[in-house]
Amino acid sequence: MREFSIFSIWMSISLWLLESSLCAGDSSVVNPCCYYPCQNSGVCVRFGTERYKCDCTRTGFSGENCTVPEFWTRVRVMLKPSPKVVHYVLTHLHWFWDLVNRSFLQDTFMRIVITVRSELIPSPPTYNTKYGYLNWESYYNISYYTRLLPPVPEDCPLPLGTKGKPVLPDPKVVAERFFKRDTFRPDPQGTNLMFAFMAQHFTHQFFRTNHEVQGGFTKAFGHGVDASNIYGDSLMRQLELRLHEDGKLKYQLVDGEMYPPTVSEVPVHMVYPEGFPPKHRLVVGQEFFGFLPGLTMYATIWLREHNRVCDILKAEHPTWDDEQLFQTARLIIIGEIIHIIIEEYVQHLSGYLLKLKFDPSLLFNVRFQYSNRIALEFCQLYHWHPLMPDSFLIDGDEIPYSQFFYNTSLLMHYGVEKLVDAFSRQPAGQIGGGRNSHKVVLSVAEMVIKESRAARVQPFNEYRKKFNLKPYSSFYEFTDDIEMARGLEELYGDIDALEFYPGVMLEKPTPSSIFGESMVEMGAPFSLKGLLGNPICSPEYWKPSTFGGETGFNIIKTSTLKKLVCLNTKWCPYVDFHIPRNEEEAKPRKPSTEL
Ligand code: ISF
Repeated sequence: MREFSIFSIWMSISLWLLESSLCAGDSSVVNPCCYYPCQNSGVCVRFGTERYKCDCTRTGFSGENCTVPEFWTRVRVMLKPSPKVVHYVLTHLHWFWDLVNRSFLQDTFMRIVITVRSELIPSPPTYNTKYGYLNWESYYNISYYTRLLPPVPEDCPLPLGTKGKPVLPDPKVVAERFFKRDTFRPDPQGTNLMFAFMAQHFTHQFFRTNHEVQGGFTKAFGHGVDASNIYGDSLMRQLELRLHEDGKLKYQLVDGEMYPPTVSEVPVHMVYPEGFPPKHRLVVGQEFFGFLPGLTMYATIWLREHNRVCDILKAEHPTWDDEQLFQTARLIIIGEIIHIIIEEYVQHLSGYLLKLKFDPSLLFNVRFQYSNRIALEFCQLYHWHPLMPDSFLIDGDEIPYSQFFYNTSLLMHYGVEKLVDAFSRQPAGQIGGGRNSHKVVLSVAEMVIKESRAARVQPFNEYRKKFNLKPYSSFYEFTDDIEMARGLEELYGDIDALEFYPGVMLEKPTPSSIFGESMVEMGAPFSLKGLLGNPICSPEYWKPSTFGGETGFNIIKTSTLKKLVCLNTKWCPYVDFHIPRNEEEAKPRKPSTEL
């Protein structure tokens, strides 16, 4: 079929215009792939100096730039509702979802959500920061984060290809003008700090950027939910953290309660300020978790849960050695994490009325690859620092950041119960829409932008297309904040040159939502693929024997955030990823053991 589209004409004209303006009198030619000519996930390959070819294999499109839909693609595109419509339906129509959630249709919808999202993630993985073409090294070398889109070619005339200004705005200016908080804006979905710290605790098992070297490297070789934040990311660290008795992890008792041990008992690397007293240096799986009491709190809860599971396993398997008890407990913990993340954390985040379900067997009759590779784009997307409040309110005390950082004694002073209660009641900030990052975290936004430039991450609009979203045509369509639109236009010059991270963070949030359309559409595929691509979800693993029998299997299948906390504490605080919804929930709790 002969292609004759407006897009192709536009491509030819702009190629010609840019070459004549940039290279007048110069023999060098622009790499044609810098124009991102290939649409619909077609692959751009340069031939000679000024020619290119789009490989449209299996994209459902053909033509020079993969813009001509095949018959069935045309039908699919016509019938497919837009992400906005799908999101609207999933967050409205209570009566419909009440029916769905009580029938076999719940499974059907859940299967569709997982498969539709996962299909957007290439598996096996493709590019990385060094390689913009397929090769063995980028497949094999797992010390790289993978990349969904190849890096901007090195030889492009402008930093983001061929659009925008020759010099990108100062990251500090971008952070100060568009990210900095004036007044705290609570998340309209009711997210609390219990969620915020879970986000940080959970993601730091697979986001461990190696900052000692440039080039998009990670220190987390598990590439997914491996609980390395609990058990350490090397065998050496794990062996130090283990008690080597009954499968348990080392701990200390304070007033009869279990807490992580200190460096004197477990001599492994933890990040603490210089001169920090050894008795306050708690040791947990992730070396960074002494930084915030919210992270040490989760580490303590998971430590108690691991040891509790070991007791249960030992009672049923008195002949098992330490090793088998430990390894089996770890698989159960991984299962609990995935269960709680899907059914409570993602449920809350999505705002969907469809009740999300963690049931790996939903996928046993469809095509699905049980493997995962963490992508640099996913890591960039997940920098959610606007969640952080102005200060922390615990048991009637207001604690500023200066007294919060590295304050491990806060955990023992209040105890897990009061911290959980406080964090579950305190609102977190809205992530999207800009101007909501506290000054203590502002430098993080700056760092992410710098990192994305070093990694040559493609423009925001190219990612919109990759995730089947319409690219924005102007800054005024991108955000309703006129002042921000003007500012961004002045700094970036062209909406097609807007960077990826400012794009997902500053986009107008969906009404009454925590962030905009792009964050969900781009983040959900990585997230779901990572959760369900775990080996324990595969048909070979997902059976009682893997987890020591029905008891262990049931611990996974019935785990909840509330049980995680309340089976490991003296009394049951208010615990949720949502601030209290009504007077009843808002009431202070009396010590109780009821669940
Ligand atoms: S993580 C994330 C969204 C963005 C980031 I970064 C999720 O974990 C998420 C996963 C799934 C869904 C929403 C959020 C829902 C079910 C969906 O697929 O839309």
